[in-house]
Amino acid sequence: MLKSTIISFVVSIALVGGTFYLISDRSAFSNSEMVPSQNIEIKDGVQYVTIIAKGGYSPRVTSIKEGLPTKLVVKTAGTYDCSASLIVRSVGFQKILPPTGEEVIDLGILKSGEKVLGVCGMGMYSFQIKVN
Ligand SMILES: [Cu+2]
Repeated sequence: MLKSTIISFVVSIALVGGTFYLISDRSAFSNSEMVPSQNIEIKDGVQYVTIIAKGGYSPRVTSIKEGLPTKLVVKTAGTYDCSASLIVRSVGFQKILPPTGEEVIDLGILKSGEKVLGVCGMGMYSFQIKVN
């Protein structure tokens, strides 16, 4: 009786310790650039990358998967600064976005190692999409 109590006590300590280890390990991991970006969604085989344009671009760096049809979604929300004037040279995109809205830009199918760079009209703000 006492033995099984001790065993279950040891097991629960190990479980709690293991859980804490996993949690702390994950939070440490989220600070590195290895963690998958949170602004990516894969829907019906299409990879969507969402970038917020307002006083610059957010997130500044996004890592995406290769080999999937990819669309860039640039969202503006009361954006009256020059981040609304967007240039994505690799796909020949150049446009002044409406202050509030959503612009979908087709990036095609990208290969590992490729990079897509978005810049504002004046070149002061930028964002980068890296293909893994
Ligand atoms: Cu600018």
